[in-house]
Amino acid sequence: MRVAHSPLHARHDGGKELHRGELVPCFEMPVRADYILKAVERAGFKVSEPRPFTQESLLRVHDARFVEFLRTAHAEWRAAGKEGFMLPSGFPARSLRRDHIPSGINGRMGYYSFDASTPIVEGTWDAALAAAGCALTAAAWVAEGDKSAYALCRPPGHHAGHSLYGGYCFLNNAALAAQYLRDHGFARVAVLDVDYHHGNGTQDIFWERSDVLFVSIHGNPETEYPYFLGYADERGGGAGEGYTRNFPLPRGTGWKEYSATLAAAMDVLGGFSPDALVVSLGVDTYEGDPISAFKLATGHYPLMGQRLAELKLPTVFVQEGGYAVEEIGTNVAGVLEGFLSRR
Ligand code: Q9C
Ligand code: ZN
Repeated sequence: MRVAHSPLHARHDGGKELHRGELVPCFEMPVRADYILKAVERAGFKVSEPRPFTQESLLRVHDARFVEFLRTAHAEWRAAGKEGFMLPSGFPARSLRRDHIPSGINGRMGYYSFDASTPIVEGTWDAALAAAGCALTAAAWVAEGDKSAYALCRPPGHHAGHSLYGGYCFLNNAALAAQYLRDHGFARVAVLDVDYHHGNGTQDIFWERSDVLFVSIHGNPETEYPYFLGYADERGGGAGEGYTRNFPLPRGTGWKEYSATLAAAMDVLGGFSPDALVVSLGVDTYEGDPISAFKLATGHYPLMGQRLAELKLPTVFVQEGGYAVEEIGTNVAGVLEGFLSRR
């Protein structure tokens, strides 16, 4: 299995997030990718830099003005005499206007985001673009005949919607990979999101589509981030009705209940008869994760990989969350090696 990775990820660094009433250093930090890189190299995977892609590939799943905002936001911030990380402090919640995009940088930042845990720094755009390139490259390898590939993306992507950023995510790497596969010969693509948090952005992007199935297993939004999406009754809209499926699970969920839910999710995937699979691979389901509450142990990740291999599909793994940094590499490599052991 080839691995797409870019050192440019490290340019997204130095921000703080609002966490339980305090500004703290970001949980989503560069060393995460360093640990994963070490683990996949130790496991013998071949690591390559992403290919160049045009901005057009981004616009297959994202809004043009949103992409332009992300590209220029920090330069505008600096032009306004500010420096350091940018966080929004006002959002278009209920009864406020969403049909008008404010021209000022602070208003536009709030318009395009949904939380105060996702700072933009000077290097954020370079890093987000490189992560998107990794996802597109891994998808291209699979479209060109590889049975599987892994995009070591940072920053992650599954909370980023068509014109929305948040949850440490800017561009939706997994959605870009899925759309790339759709555009290169795969008629039906399934996205399975196993990150601890609901993939609200991916759900948003494919909500009305019947050619991309979105299935997510995650902490119940009644108590878990992102709180406002990811309930079991969300099943897609319009032509996409029935092509979104959500499996929320309670805090404290261990492997026994998790694996039963994974079996149910895989039944849904199998019933769709997909031509390819994208896995949004977050390992924040780990028992040691500092911001999550499932109880998966390191030994469970190879089992997860083995189970995913049973689908026998061309598969693109895309890195999402995981904040127990010292164990993140072992847990990710565990999934990938478990997957390879069964195919
Ligand atoms: N104070 C991903 O795993 N903060 N994003 C949660 C805790 C945001 C997680 C609230 C968590 C985002 C890709
Ligand atoms: Zn997560």
